[in-house]
Amino acid sequence: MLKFQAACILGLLFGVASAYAFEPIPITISNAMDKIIFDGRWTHQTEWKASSLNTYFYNDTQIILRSAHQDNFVYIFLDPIYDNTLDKLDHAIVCFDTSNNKSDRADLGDYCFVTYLEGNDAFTYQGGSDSDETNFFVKKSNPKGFVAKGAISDTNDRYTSVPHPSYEFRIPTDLIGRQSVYGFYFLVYDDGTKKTYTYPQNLDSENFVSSPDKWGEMYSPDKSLPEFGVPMLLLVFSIISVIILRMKNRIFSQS
Ligand SMILES: [Ca+2]
Ligand SMILES: [Ca+2]
Repeated sequence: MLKFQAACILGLLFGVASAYAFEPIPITISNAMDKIIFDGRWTHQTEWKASSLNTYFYNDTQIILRSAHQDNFVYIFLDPIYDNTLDKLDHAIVCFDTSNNKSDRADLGDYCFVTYLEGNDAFTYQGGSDSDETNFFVKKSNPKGFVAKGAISDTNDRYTSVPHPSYEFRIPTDLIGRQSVYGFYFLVYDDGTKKTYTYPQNLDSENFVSSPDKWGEMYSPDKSLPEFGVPMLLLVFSIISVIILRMKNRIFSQS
């Protein structure tokens, strides 16, 4: 009996540990993100100051993630501060599982956004494809308002003045919705070392990106992201109430 109880407790502890294999990322509301200059780098020292800060430590590098939302966009900055090789193929990917259903095969609710160092191109991918070469993602046209850019950050970077790649993203909520919790993943690739660095950390490299069932989470701690639409709902209810009242008045005046 004691052995059974011990096994249950161990199972429970293991279950709790595996349920929190990643640290969820709180995303803050900000009133300064519309001032971001989308040149792919720390343009000035206070540029990304009004955003959440998460720091990820790896064996040989460190990546700073800044995130925030404002109006109709989610803003992400990725800063691999110890990548000292400025390679054309250095790149960053951020992904959202918009229904947070953690599918083992990417579905239509999964989106990834890609940009390269010093490249002027940015790309949008959506799940639901049959191709396992890109882990069931397929390239789509970029949504309206989407911006992503990589460039070299240096003297204005808050964490190091040594030149290194950095990446700025602006992702429209019209595409990824307004959720209190998203499945979330990022990948930063350093072509100098041929290594990838991910959140959640140390995921095995798969084709393109890891499957959504291995992703972490990004959440809105004060629910300010999903509740943005409430005033619009109130407006709709107000209009419906006025229409009903007018109809009632008309019926009474006719009777
Ligand atoms: Ca910038
Ligand atoms: Ca590099």
